[in-house]
Amino acid sequence: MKKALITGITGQDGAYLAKFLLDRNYKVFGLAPRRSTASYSNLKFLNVKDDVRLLYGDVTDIGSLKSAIEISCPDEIYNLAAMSFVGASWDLPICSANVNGIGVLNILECIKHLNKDIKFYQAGTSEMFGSSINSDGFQNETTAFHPRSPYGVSKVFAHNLVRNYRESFGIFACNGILFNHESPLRGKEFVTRKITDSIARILLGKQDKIELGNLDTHRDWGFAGDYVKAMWLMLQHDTPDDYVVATGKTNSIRYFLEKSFEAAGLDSYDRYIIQNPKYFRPAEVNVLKGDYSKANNVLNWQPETTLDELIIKMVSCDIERVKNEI
Ligand code: F7E
Repeated sequence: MKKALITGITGQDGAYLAKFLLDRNYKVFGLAPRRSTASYSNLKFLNVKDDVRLLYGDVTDIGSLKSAIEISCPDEIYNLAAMSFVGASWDLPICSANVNGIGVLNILECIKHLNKDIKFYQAGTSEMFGSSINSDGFQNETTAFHPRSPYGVSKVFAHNLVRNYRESFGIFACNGILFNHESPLRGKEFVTRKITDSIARILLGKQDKIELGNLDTHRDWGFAGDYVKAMWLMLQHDTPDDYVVATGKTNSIRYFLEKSFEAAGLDSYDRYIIQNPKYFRPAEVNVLKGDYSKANNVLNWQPETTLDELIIKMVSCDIERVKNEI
């Protein structure tokens, strides 16, 4: 039986990946921070909370990492732990650098010293591209990085470390460059879930308006459940490499609003939206559109869920959730 250690197991991707690996008969361990108000809602939502073994620890605390690796003896480590909210990274730049950058270095050092045969997946991001785009309008593995936030900068550091440890020490380490991926488990600070949760509240008379920032940016949104498969495929391939994981389609926040309101059976979104400057960012990534042909050709991976299907899933899930609130 293969064993995997997932950092960030309590997050959206952590929960989907845990389920994916359990379905493939893995023994799954998760590194989880010890908080006074621990949230296992994502693991519970997917009915996997009791099937994974949680180990308390943090990627910024190398002692706890070392101990988690010694207890779990993993064949594969998936690093999904991150300070992942781009907007907050200007307020928490050092925390972002510590978790998203030094945290990765800590894991790589543990692998180097404890067991160089452990395969490693690093959750990279399209935020590393920032304002950089190819002449065909896509971003792929050859696109230069020009991050636009402390979050993006910290992830570029991690990306380069992974490559460097692969080249220097022969560690099987892969970077997934994942474009935005959403689901009913997405945190409500992210624009998609903020919209679908607010719509459910508007529909059920619990909220009147949605306060948002820039509505004209474009994102390449996929379904998180599809993307965890790509993470796993990277570690099953013969050689370690870096891959873009995306849908190849881009849409604006306005499009997401329009389709979400439509899914809830509400009329035009205009009268519900207030634009608040506090949600605008000091520097913005305007357009993201990923070319996933390498992942398709080498790993035989492709997205399976369309954005419109994802929106319907998120809206209906939030309506159910808000209905059941006490
Ligand atoms: O923003 C605009 C905002 O916070 C999307 C993370 O998973 O994907 C995610 O990063 C867009 C931006 O995601 C609001 O300005 C407008 O242009 O949902 P988001 P993100 O920043 O793209 C990448 C791939 C990651 O790696 C990250 O970890 O929506 N926007 N109004 C808003 N955004 C938010 N959050 N809230 C608003 O009210």
